[in-house]
Amino acid sequence: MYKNSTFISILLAYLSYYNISIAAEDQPSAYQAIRTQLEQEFKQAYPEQIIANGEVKKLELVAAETQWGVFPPYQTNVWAYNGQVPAPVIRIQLGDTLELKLTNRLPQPTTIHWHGIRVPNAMDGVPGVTQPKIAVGESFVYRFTPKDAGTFWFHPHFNSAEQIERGLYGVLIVEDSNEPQYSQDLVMVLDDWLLEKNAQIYDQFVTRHDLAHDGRWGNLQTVNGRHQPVIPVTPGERIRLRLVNVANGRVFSPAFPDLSPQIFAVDGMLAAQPFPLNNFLLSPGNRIDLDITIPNTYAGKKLEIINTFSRKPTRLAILQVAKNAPVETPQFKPPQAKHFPNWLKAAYMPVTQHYELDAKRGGKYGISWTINDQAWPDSTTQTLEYGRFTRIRLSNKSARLHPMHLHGQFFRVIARNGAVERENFWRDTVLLKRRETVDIVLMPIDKGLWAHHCHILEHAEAGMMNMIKVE
Ligand SMILES: [Cu+2]
Repeated sequence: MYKNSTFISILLAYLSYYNISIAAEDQPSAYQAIRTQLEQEFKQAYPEQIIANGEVKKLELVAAETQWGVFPPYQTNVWAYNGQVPAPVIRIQLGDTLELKLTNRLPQPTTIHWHGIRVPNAMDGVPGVTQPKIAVGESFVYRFTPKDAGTFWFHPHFNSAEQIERGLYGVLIVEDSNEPQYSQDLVMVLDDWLLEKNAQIYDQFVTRHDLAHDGRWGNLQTVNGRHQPVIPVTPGERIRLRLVNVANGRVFSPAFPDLSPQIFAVDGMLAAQPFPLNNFLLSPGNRIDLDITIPNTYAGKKLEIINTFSRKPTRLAILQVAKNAPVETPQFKPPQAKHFPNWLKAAYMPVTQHYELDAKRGGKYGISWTINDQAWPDSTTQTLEYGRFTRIRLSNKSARLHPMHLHGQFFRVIARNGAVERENFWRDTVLLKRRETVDIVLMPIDKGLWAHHCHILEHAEAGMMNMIKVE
């Protein structure tokens, strides 16, 4: 009737469709064949190692209290790196080693986590897991050679619901040696602030309200630390725009009513193909790189960038197009990933790990957010086998949002609510909407003990975090 392999393929498809899992020892050898094929298809889509070029970029950051004009003319007391919100953008070349000395002049301990960057585990900034917290008045030197070019960011991983909210965040850009020649390379860091009438930060953090909802949502949205900034552009320009969401809880859905941007990178990594921005949800932690051309005919126009996530769209920023004669638009194909695995058969593979996301009563805050009914730090460390194709199912049992972030690895979404979804890009953070189930697949190639947590910082603070060990 059927050839043996055809039969097994149909059986596997059937089992996977009905979510029937088979104990590891009973797995047909066909799983092994498919797994081997998926692992081969990865083909170092991103590299396991990087050879440092010998160039060491030495930088210093001081985290301290300062004042910042979030909503001029008012001055707001904030916490900042080197007196700026966001921190000055750090740009290095792929192959460079970053040696960054962080000095803590805050009234409490801190650390830095390098979001999305595949660093040696000891540089990952998770206090009590990969390093001790940096005490008041102390310094710590972070030293690593990023393995990937792209748009990344950094922030404290200690008491982050307060420290990030007060203004501690910055962008780290790693440039490839053959970056496309855009007219401008712009960074826009999206945040929101909960300010009182006197323009000071509302200083109750991780409140009952934040915990019962999608974390702390502010009353003032900012771009690069300013409310509705005006950004000058020139007609004809082709712009690379790097958008980063650093908010504690707010999801942004950036839109450009007059323009047609293409996304060509997500969470730092180049996509297999560029695709239209449409209604991309930029959840806390996410980044996108956009390719935007300012039409020649727009001289003198004001172009809005809006956030359409909430029912009533809000203005984020204005692109003020100069009245000048147009510049020549650079012509090239937007960059794309050199290799991106097909992984067509990924959906046949059994689920390796299943994480259920929910809340329960109790714990330090009265409400705990849980992964498999456990709240950090009382959670079991999970293990992923190095170099082994892995499928993880995330099930949101709650009615709140959970942008789940995995340190040290990139993953790809293959299904939502049981329906196949083939995202053609890597992520380090994926948003789960209420009651949603998302299946992700990955190749764990960076060894260490990596945090996996909700990037709604109040949810993480109240327990929604566990550790995944790659060995
Ligand atoms: Cu959450």
